[in-house]
Amino acid sequence: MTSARRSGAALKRFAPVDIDFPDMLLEGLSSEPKRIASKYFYDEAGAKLFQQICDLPEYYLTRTELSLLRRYAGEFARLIGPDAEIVEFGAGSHEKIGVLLSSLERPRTYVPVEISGESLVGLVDRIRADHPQVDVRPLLADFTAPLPPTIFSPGVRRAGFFPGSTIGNFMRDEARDFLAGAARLLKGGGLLIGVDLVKDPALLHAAYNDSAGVTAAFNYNLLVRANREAGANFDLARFAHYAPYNVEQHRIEMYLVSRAAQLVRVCGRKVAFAEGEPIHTEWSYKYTVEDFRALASQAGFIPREVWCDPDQLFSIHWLEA
Ligand code: AVI
Repeated sequence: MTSARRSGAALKRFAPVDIDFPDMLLEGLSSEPKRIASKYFYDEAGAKLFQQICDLPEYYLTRTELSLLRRYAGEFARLIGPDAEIVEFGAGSHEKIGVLLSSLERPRTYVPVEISGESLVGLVDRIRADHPQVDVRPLLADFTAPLPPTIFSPGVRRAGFFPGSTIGNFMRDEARDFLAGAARLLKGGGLLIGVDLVKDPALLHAAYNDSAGVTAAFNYNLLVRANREAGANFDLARFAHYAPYNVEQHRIEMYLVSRAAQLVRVCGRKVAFAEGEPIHTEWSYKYTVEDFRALASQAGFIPREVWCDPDQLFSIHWLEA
């Protein structure tokens, strides 16, 4: 049995703990400028904080995308067709994939690809319970790396699902590379992808600087994690959450900024911070519809339908592979 076919309970045991986190942390904090990769946000506490972010009044992304998914489910079903295999990149919300699976005609297989065993187990259990007719084949893997072809059903029309504007957390060339790989995997089918749109900077600023401080806590959780898993002694009060919108680059930039000159212990070493020195933690790119279609074309897709909400906050694209 491959790891991809293991049951929920077994998946838990085989979940990769991020044994590379301390090394990556030290490497990132030794580089110039300092950085921590955004994939490290999602430990158990980080995943819970992200769920809270999705429910914030300022974070329009999740509710807007969900309402588009509900509203246009019939159109997605027509484009994807009957008896399809659905590949989800990342274990997203059971609500979003649930809407899609419920609308499809006899969906055959559902392959969620996710690097966190915990997230995958939760999603798989829920989807198996809600959609017993669908063959759920979880794949514990990094979806940005080439995927083992054996997990996929040969000769079946395949559609990818990549909601949440996670594509925005990739640099533009990384996004193109990911899309090019997806186009190869989904040849003969297509990709349904949620993409956040360029908009009033004030709305974007509010979405990443919420009044309840949940996004700040999500950012600080990287330091909490470093203290727990990398023997670090970050004092959270000596760092500030900073998430400006870069208008030229069309992206939210997230940082933890040192409030003072200080030395922090990380993995038995001393890391020096100057007053005001940032640690970069995330990019969140926003696209215009035209820009994203151009990127998808460069990656080998044929951009087809696009659905947006009336306020032009969010878009869902059907890209034919
Ligand atoms: C997962 N990703 C699409 C979120 C975003 O909006 O870029 C992550 C996030 N970072 C801060 N708030 C939410």
